[in-house]
Amino acid sequence: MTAPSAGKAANDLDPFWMPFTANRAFKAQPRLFASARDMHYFTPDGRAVLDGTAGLWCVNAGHARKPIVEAIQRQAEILDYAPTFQLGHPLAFELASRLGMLLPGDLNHVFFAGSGSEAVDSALKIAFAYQRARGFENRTRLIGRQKGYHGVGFGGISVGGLENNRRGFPTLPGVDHLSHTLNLDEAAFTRGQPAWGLHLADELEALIETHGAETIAAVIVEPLSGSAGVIVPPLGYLERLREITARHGILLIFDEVITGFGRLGALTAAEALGVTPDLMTCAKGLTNGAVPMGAVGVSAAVYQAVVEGAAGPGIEFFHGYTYSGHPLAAAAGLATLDVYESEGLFQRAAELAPYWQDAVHGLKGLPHVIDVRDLGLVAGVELAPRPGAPGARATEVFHRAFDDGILVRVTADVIALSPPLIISRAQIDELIDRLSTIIKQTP
Ligand code: PXG
Repeated sequence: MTAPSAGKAANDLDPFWMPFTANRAFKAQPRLFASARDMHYFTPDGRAVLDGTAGLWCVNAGHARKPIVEAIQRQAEILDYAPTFQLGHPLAFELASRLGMLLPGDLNHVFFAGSGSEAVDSALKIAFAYQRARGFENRTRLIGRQKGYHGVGFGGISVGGLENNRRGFPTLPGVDHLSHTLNLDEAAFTRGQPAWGLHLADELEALIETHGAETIAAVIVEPLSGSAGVIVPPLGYLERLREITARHGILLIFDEVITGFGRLGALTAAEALGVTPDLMTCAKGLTNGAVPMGAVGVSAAVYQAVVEGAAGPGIEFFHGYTYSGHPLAAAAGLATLDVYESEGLFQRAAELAPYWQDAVHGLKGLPHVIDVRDLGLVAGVELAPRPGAPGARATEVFHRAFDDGILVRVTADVIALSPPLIISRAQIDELIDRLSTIIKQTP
């Protein structure tokens, strides 16, 4: 018998097929984190890196927070795993109850998943189930938006609008997309929500006219698009989508995987912006990124129709995951909510937002900076692409930033910033000052 790793280094970089990564380039020049605490990552050689992105938009309370760590440790000893199919365990119910109370409007039921992508696909299926339960079997069309990111499941890429993620894969039939709302000519360097772009919500009326409302199940949008490079909703835009969908019996789904849990200065973007959807997906900040978990917040009417109103006595919805409501994730979720609450982190984000806005808009005027966008504790800094090499300039900024000790995220030529909500004013200054220097040095 040969040892499985015979002939290979124990920590060979090659076998891990890394997600959304230029594997060959990374493995030629790896960037690794070995540990993290509060606002910082630490590299294997002990170098501190200031986290300007909360990991991947998820570590909203900062890294390795004691109450969350201890809750996970405790739970692993008490109950490592329990199924939630025809069985249950207390923490999943407790977390659902707590979220049900916290989520806006009548979003008082929760379906658990293992990730944001699973939450999205669950929400789309719930939308179909709801329409079917009301007798609208023909409401099978879905409407997403250009540049939308809804994870990588087949449902998510179908309603999503990022070309690279869709190209080469089959997608669901009967999906349309609204236009995205990014327009540098009209709204570059806007602070907060742009005044331009409200009219784009009216495209929904046009799609309804084309297909008939009686064929459309749901509209799904990110209240603020993250992955596409920070697209801030125009003033009145989400309100208009809400008004049109409600008038036509179409469900409105907010994908709050990145906007949930304080990013915009309230628990959800729905609350921060005053628009309540029928279904809401979340993940990431739900457990502070410490254990994978996704969730769908479901309105009373939808739960009522699908579950309470089901015809027979059996299973009402044929969908779920082995890890729906996983004990470690539920424990992490409850402890995370405690930290958010006891430290007032959503309020803190709201209070820091004007300072953050001033800081990031200070990058206006630097070489190649063609837009700065912000809302809550999010910012996008768009650079002019190098001729013939889109994305290269921002990627170079990302590499230089890592070497200099700050973590930023880039998509195409947009630098996205979304720090943990515990960031201090001094750390905002440090992050932006260093980024400013790096932008100036990057040709
Ligand atoms: N919806 C939205 C709005 C997201 O931002 C997902 C769904 C999928 O979640 P999971 O847990 O399946 O990855 C996301 C994920 C980036 C970046 O750099 C964003 C995400 C993931 C990775 C990178 O913008 N968002």
